[in-house]
Amino acid sequence: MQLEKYKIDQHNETLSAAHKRKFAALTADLPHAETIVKKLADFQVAIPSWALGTGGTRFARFAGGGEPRSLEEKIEDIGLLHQLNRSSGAISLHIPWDIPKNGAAIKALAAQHGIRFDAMNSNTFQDQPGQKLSYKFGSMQHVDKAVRRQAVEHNLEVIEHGVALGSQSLTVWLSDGSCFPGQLNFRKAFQNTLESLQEVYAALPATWKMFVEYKAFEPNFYSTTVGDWGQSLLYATKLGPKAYTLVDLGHHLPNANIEQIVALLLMEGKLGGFHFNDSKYGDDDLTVGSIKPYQLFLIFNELVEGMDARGMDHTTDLGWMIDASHNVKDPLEDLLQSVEAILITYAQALLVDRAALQSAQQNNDVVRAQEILQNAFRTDVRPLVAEARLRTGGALDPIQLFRDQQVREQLVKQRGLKTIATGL
Ligand code: LRH
Ligand code: MN
Ligand code: MN
Repeated sequence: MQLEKYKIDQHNETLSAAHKRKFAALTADLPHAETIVKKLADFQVAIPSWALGTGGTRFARFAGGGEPRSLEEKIEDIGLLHQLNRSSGAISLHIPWDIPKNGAAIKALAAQHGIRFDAMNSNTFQDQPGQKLSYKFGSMQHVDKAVRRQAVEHNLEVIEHGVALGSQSLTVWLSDGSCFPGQLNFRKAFQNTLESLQEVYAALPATWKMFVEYKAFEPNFYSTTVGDWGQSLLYATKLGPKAYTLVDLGHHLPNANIEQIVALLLMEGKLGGFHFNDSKYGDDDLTVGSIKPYQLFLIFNELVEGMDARGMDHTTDLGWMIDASHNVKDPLEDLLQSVEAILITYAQALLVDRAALQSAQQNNDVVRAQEILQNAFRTDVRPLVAEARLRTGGALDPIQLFRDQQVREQLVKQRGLKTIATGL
């Protein structure tokens, strides 16, 4: 469903006076507020197709109502998000969860909603019905060449789907690894995986990038063959200039210094993509910014600093995506919260006084350096984010409007109470 424009305008009118007051108060002391608002307005975060239905845990899934039943309905849901916040203009598909039967028609539908296709995700971590060989003992690392071949072929198909949709990148996340010591020869597993990735890399269209996503553990609990950024970087370096590392915030061992990882990958020109989520224990896939907002800020601080140092375009030179999905919230409200958290944190990182920070670092003024960072982090930048939405035609308070318009109730009426979203 789509909202009529006048409903967004009416909503904005009711909140306009309060917003103007807050925006004026904040920007009175911010000389470069206009530049920040412009950057916020340009920033787009891809929505993963699998986050539009209620996720589950491995124990249970409690389906919500009105969830999308097809790829078309997923695109409609993202269209609605994008209407509300004007920052969700991209979708990331997972194959085979979202096989587009007619690529051209799907591409046209997405274009109607102002949505482009971000990275395509392959899936060799599950066996699909009718699949010839099993991935029980891995896919690209497998001891049997025929299984490796099957995994490569799948990735080639994913690229074909992506080409039809106008995507420009492939994300490969492998669950390959081992559950018990002795199960794998680490070197052989690495070599097999590298060879398989090389075959996929050779088939990448000229303008495409390949993102190698790492994850410390789960579903394998002893070793993972692309387990950390060192391994991912090794693959990406061996593969060539079109291969990059993808950082998913939930894929590290506890207390990893993700901001430092990001800084070094950027320095090497090897950071390609980003999966946003938050976590307390493992790969929890919770709403962005819900658990460790300061960590997210420190990561964004490095992203802005590192991208600016290399003259990179914040909006186009990295693949920004949410990768969160869970059990207890309305998925659309949850995604609105995640996008908002990303934009707030991006705005805070843009506030950091870089020249002052550099000089504090040069002078070993540790206290001053901390003050500079925390001064930015403790600024309530929400009026800047709201202003960017207002200027691009979105809603001042997307979640409020979503509730006032009873969007979920209408989706339940259209799609039914007990829908099974495709995907996770
Ligand atoms: C693995 C992962 C990867 C998958 C997605 C469903 O944990 O982060 O990105 O594609 O979850
Ligand atoms: Mn991920
Ligand atoms: Mn994950």
